[in-house]
Amino acid sequence: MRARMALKYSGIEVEHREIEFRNKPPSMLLVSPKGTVPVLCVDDLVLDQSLDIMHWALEQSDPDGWMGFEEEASRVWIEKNDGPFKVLLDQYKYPNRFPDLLQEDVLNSAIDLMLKPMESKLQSSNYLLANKISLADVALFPFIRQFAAVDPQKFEGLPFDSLKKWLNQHLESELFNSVMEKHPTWIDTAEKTGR
Ligand SMILES: N[C@@H](CCC(=O)N[C@@H](CS)C(=O)NCC(=O)O)C(=O)O
Repeated sequence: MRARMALKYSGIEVEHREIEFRNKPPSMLLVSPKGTVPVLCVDDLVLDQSLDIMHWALEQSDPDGWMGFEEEASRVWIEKNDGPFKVLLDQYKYPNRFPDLLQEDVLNSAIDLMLKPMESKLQSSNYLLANKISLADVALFPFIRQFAAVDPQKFEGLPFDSLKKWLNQHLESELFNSVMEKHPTWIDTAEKTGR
């Protein structure tokens, strides 16, 4: 979602190829053997990390200045999100895969690591770096969205009003809703015809 949002914001047109995880096209695995989405191909350039795609898109065009300020703080938020918070998010989303963990403990760890620091920052500014939106907000938002969606009632009950406001603002944004549309699965015609 964050890669799609950055591409859309930068006004970059892409040929969108939706794939099925259980049936990954050989042409995708050929350019990116690790087999995760998103993958962006631009001529000979292959970007297969969503964050790299975001940076690349914003380097082409960054009309509202999402980058270029508070760069160290941005890096710290994103590293914490993509590293330890992503681990907790997976543990929280898939408790069956982690039978030794108590979901309540996972939730509390996520609160201490991420939700509380975000709430504290968002009480004094509208966004994570400043009073204007940045790459860090868009990079973190889909992860917080997923976290909240695991148990919406529980999330709603947490004492993090500024964080909830921030999340709702992103959920209601034109940008997010414009990239949420479903795409039909892309059929690799070259594969079907054996070419
Ligand atoms: N660090 C990578 C993570 C990519 C990733 O894990 N993508 C998941 C979907 S969100 C995926 O492609 N999973 C493939 C699979 O489960 O087979 C990025 O940000 O692009």
